[in-house]
Amino acid sequence: MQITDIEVIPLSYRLPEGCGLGDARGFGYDRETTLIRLDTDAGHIGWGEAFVPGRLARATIESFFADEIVGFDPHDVESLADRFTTDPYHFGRGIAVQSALSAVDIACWDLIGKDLDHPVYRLLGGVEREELRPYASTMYFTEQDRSLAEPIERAVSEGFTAAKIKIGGGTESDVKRVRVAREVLGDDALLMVDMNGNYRPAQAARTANAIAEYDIAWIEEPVPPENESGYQEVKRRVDVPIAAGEAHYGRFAFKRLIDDYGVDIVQPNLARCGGLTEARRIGTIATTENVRICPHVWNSAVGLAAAVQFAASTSEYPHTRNRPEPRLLEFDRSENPLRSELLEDPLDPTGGVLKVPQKPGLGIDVDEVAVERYRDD
Ligand code: SMN
Ligand code: MG
Repeated sequence: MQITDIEVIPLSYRLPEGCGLGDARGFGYDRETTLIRLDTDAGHIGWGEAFVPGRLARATIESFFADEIVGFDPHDVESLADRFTTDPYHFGRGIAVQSALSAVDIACWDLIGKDLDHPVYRLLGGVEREELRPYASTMYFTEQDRSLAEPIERAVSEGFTAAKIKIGGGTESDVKRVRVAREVLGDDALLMVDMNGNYRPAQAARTANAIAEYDIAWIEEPVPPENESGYQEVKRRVDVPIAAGEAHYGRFAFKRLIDDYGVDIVQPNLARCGGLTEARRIGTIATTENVRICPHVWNSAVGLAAAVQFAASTSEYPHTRNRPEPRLLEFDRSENPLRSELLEDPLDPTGGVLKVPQKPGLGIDVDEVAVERYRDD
């Protein structure tokens, strides 16, 4: 099978005026990402995603991939990373190249699955989990003054048994947000918090200790992603698991997250980390060091589908038959038609269980009419 064409498809959706949404570092209005579509001489179409704005993805793909990728056999996907991230030697490990590589890699795996009539998780080594446990990513900081309880109440009504909320706006605000979330969720649900790197180590530790009574499953990005010594200090002062990875790209950065930052959970975003091939390498490093893997997902339905296939296949080491930890997958609950409208059969997290699609490739059918509706180029 050979690739005959690559199409870069920027997508965007702007939230209504006054409905800005985000995290402790601020909020925004634009949901942006970039799909790529690969056509082949076998008649299969492969879909991938680069979780970056279209202008960046288009410039990177046209600079480093477009000329080479036509004629490439998707079954040679293992060579993609080295071929396209070491040749641009000085460009290869940042988000621009890694997200573009992610898109091409995911589309290649979609094509391999369609060519072999298998879902991707089977190609990655088989299923560890037929079902995943989605967690509601919610209680964002919003431009409108809205009820803190409402998004959590909605998640509970949809059947979620795990949720991640945004904090990072000061310890007093953090305690209030966490208390509301725990009261609405009840004692049995999993509750994670995300500081989005808005703190210095001492502030992060102060909040971690102030919310300890609410049984926090993990603290995400307590300090900025480049603050290695800050992660080390938070680890020394806090005994709640620390998670990070959404702002790290490629296996070498994740090895440092594990070896030097000391995180307990790594969160590769499949549309930024280098794709499924690189995520599998990251997974091997993580399980070798007995570190948990919970993919970050805040992108379109294509990147979500790739994360589901990856999460289903990832080793459960050190757990064998007794599996005390659910395989958690982030499911953004904010308004994003690039996630909710892009598939013929949208992935449905309600009921607290996410079934792994069994159709070939990513297991999805992209609704190309919807893609055109949000195309932005
Ligand atoms: C997040 C990531 C990307 C954009 C907004 C919010 C958040 C998450 O950190 O973990 O989903
Ligand atoms: Mg986060």
